[in-house]
Amino acid sequence: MQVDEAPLEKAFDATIGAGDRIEPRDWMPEKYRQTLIRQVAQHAHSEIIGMQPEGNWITRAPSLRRKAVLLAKVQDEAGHGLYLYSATETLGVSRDELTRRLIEGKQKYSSIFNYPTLTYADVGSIGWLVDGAAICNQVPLCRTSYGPYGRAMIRICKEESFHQRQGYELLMTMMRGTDEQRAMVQESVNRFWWPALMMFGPPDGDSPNTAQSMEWGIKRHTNDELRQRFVDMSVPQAEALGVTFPDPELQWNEERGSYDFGEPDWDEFWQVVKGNGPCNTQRIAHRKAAYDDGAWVREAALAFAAKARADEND
Ligand code: FAQ
Repeated sequence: MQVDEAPLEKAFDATIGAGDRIEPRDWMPEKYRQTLIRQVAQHAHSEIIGMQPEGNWITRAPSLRRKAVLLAKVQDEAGHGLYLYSATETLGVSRDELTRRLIEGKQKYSSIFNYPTLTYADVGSIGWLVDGAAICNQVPLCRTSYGPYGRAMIRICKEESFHQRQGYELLMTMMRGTDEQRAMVQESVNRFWWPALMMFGPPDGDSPNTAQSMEWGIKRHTNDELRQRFVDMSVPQAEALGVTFPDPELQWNEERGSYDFGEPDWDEFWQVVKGNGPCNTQRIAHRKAAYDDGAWVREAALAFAAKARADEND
């Protein structure tokens, strides 16, 4: 039987227009559903792959306190990935399928996690700049139009704020240390600044998804608006810390009430997004190995569930 979708679409548009939320059982246009699957899955993959760069330092943390803090942070990221996979599952696609799409390179994850972590200062820079950029992007997503995504974002943002502070505190401690430690912080910030700006996505003129996603209330701000907000937020923090950003064009613009800044290297960005960044191959190989190693756990869980069902029917 052919369903007349016109009244359903009208109700959907009215819900979006009123700033209310779409819930899993509501009718939604197929393209809205696909856009959400793309964005929320990419976000979930980013959290899971994002465990690797910092995880690299867990066994080499400089003290027991730093090790405990880092372990807790990386575990939080696993949790964020799971909330987001659960939110994506409400759109009718399983976590197993999403993991397969990631491993086969059919879905993306954030470009930032394809850069290496070369020193312990990188743990601080990731907390300060990468979690900082993530918060800037994600706080507006707490008001996104799809209910399960917005609700997942609320808890994630609280934890990311804590992550950002721990990164800043780590760097502040190093800045109070030796000249060598201060140089280590500056060198790390130099490497992470531009990739952090790229996290917000391509410039608005080259962003094919922004206009429609904003119309649907999935995104609340454009990529460039959020990038500007992040720059304005970060410059005073860098001054308080005693580091500089590697951008000669960075300066306060009195008229705009914002900082002017240089153009990120967008060729580098697209190379990383296409899989040619410094660590893309390593990140996916590691994720695939973890997935393959876990096959026996999934099989055992399914066998256990089947047996429990059979016992119930006896
Ligand atoms: N990396 O048309 P747009 C974290 C792709 S935070 C890779 O502008 P859209 C926390 C984009 O998918 C990081 N690909 O796309 C943490 C599209 O390709 P497609 C995750 C990118 O969706 C901290 C194409 O370029 N956060 O994990 C990137 O409207 C520390 C055209 O772009 C989120 O995912 C990129 N940076 O806007 C964890 C936030 N940018 O799919 C561990 C939610 C763009 O059409 C440690 N996502 N692309 O083939 C969003 O807000 C949006 O998806 C954007 C992109 C803003 C990322």
